[in-house]
Amino acid sequence: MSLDWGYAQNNGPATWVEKYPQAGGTRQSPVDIDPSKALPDAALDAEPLSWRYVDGCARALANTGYGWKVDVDGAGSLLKGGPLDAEYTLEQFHCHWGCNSDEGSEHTVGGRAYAGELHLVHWNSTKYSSFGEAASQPDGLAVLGILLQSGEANEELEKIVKRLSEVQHRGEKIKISDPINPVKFLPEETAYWTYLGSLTTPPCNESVIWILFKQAIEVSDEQLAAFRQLRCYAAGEECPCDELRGFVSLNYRPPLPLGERQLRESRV
Ligand code: GRE
Ligand code: ZN
Repeated sequence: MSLDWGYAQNNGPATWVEKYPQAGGTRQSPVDIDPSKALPDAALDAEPLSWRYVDGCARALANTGYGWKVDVDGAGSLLKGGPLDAEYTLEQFHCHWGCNSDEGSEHTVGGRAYAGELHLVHWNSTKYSSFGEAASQPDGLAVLGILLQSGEANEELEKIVKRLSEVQHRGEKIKISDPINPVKFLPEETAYWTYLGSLTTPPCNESVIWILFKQAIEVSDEQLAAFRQLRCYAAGEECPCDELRGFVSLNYRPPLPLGERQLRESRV
């Protein structure tokens, strides 16, 4: 069975709007960040962005057919302050990458792509009662975006990489026992850009407050290569054999217009 949407020519980002009308909206993500257009906003630093994550919150690693995703137990996790008017709870994290390390990030900075992008997805637990409920609300989700550049292997990410061969096919899922702490994914410098956007995958709900760290973190070429080995089809299914040859060799959506939206930046 061929996927309903994907990243190949015949089902890629340019076609999503046919089945997912929100993908054609004016609050879509990702965008190209033009650093010279960012508005410094003292309000962002009045109550600084803050987070708390729990060691060992990672519960399961899954192959979604579009990449890997780690489901977490959000109890005790918290993201607040900065652009957020509520408390947000961690739900999952996942990654986007490209077929080589010159591309792969969803957000670009001054037109430049990074090798990948990690998304820590949180939901507004002050106002809503579940991720599912929050996911369609304009203030429902807050995503921390972390740009990945090719360099040294990332130790925390390696705990995921070393288990990817156990979820080679779409729909496979394993329990995670290594204590992963998402705080270890964050860059040293925590200045960020923020704007209002969407999920970058169908149905592309316009429900995300994006917070993109300015500083990238390093991952190795071997780690990126391991991501590209995931298959987009289930075990026992025939390879769809489109131009991606059944591998999730890339899974990023290219940037869309910022339009009338404000891009703000924190100082610290
Ligand atoms: C995604 O699927 O890539 C995604 C989510 C939720 C928030 C942001 C995002 O599932 O990019
Ligand atoms: Zn994402």
